[in-house]
Amino acid sequence: MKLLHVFLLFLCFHLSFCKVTSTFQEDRVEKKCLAKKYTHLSCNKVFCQPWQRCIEGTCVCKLPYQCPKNGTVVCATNGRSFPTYCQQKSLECLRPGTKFLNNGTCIAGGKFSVSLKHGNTDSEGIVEVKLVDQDKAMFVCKSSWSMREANVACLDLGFQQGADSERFKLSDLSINSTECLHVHCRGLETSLAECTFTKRRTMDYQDLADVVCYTQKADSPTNDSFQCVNGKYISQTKACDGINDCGDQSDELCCKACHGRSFHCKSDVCIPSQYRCNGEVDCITGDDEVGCEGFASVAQEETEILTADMDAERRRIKSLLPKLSCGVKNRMHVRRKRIVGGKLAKLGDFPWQVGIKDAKGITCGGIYIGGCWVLTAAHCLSASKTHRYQIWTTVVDWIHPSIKDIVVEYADRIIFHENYNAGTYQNDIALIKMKKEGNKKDCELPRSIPACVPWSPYLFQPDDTCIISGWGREKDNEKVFSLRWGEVKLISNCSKFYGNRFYEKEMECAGSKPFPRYGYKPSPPNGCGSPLFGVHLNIGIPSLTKCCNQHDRCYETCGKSKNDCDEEFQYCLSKICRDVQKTLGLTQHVQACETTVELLFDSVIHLGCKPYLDSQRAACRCHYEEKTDL
Ligand SMILES: [Ca+2]
Ligand SMILES: [Ca+2]
Repeated sequence: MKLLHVFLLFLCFHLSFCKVTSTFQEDRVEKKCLAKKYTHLSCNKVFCQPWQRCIEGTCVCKLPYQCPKNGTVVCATNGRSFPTYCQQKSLECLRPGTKFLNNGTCIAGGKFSVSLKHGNTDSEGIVEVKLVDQDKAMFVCKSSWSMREANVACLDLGFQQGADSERFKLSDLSINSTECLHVHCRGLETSLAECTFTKRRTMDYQDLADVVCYTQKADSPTNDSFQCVNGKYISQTKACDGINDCGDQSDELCCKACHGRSFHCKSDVCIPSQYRCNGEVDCITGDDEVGCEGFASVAQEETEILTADMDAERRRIKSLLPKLSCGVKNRMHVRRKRIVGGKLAKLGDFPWQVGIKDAKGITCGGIYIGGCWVLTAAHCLSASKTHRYQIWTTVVDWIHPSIKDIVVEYADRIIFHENYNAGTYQNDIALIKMKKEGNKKDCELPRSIPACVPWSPYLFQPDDTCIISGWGREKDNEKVFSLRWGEVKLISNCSKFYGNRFYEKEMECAGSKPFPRYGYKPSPPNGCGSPLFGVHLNIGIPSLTKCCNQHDRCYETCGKSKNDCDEEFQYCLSKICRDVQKTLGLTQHVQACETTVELLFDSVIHLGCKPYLDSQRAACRCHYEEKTDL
């Protein structure tokens, strides 16, 4: 059985651990990832706003009716009231221009404005704000001002690329008043009106917030520049520090490591460290909210709140969105001692596992993903047989099925991946829609629980452990009738083993790494006369034999890749003919040498696969060999 489309390598295969990349990468950013031009709208990397939906990796605007019904009334800049913040934001997302004005109903003549004072140009100055329900405009305090707020203010003023992070400080202007506005934004608001304003009383003089908004004219890239997806240039040192300097978050989405006060999500995204354990999942991989016991929340200062906390409202809307319940078993089993490979599953261990049965028996496994849908491999199915397939759920042993547990469903429809290629196994996935019983609204599978469908490819990283289950075949190709499960690790760079049969975009590769067989003694190398290749070559060049022996030893080193061995071999061979030329200087000898060497290398490339695999099998031990029961 080939379970899902995932390219699972159940057999142990031969990884090269030895290869060390020679270039030391000092960069924090991942180049390949940057080429994908991820932004705050790339839902493979970050969550969409609650007024957006994730479609094929991009956040798109929801229609207002798709918002949760609960919420408080808000007023927009066009003087219209909306039943909820989500509805106003989804409409703004669809038709930018109308922005958020205030929480609550509209007030006659209500106006919010941001202006820059005392600057040399229109794009810079001290930030002054007039709140909707305040009579006079007020300056913003510097102590509350950060790149987050600066970006929002500039966007609000019409500077699409936000604030200039390099030229932040303008002047040291202080005012006599002990009052200024404190503001707090999340950084992705479209208007400063959405941020929370508070007034803090203080006896001291306060510095005022100033800003330089980003204009392309004012900036030219240097060697030290990082280019944001929106075209803005920031200093490289500002990439991967958890602060959204770009304004479109593109400086924080492709990070091998994070620095400053930031947290590194498994998805290679840097988020501000205050988002760790704040009760909201910020990493798409969820790791910012893992292990949060004992994490104390910071006590809030006593302040006078002037505007509603729309960020809290955003979080509330997020919590109202429908959540899929998946991937959690009804009962937990005690973890077994043996965790590697092919253990027998018990009923209820994999409540999403189904068996797809045709006339011959269960030919493939499938995964129940909720509703009436089962996910399986495209190569398992044939459209013409749709109505003959049975879907067996709650099945463990299909030769002796437990009649009281088993539920049999029937296929109604099959949808193949539109780009499925039966020749290369690219996009080898298909969906089966099960028939609904009578006039029921949905399929009812009493003892099945849907598995979680990954919402981002970044959920799974090399070396992550995955659990696989299925019926499959044994080592000796015998059919298995009882459900088995095992753990495998995801492996990067699988093209090494599969060459051009592995398609990085569509496939994941998993397996277990081999380790050297204890006490293994390689057979003595036999020079170039190896009958394995079917050719006997000996033209009396001793160094040729040396290359052949070296190559034999390389093949027998557990974990060495065939490619690496062959490359070393080629290098060794090419050296010989150069030496022949140097010492003898005879053209015909050199030609004979080159012909021999070419023939030898060609035979290694084309016929060396089996000898390589045989040698590796002898030298390595795989996890499955530990077991006696498979
Ligand atoms: Ca940054
Ligand atoms: Ca969080």
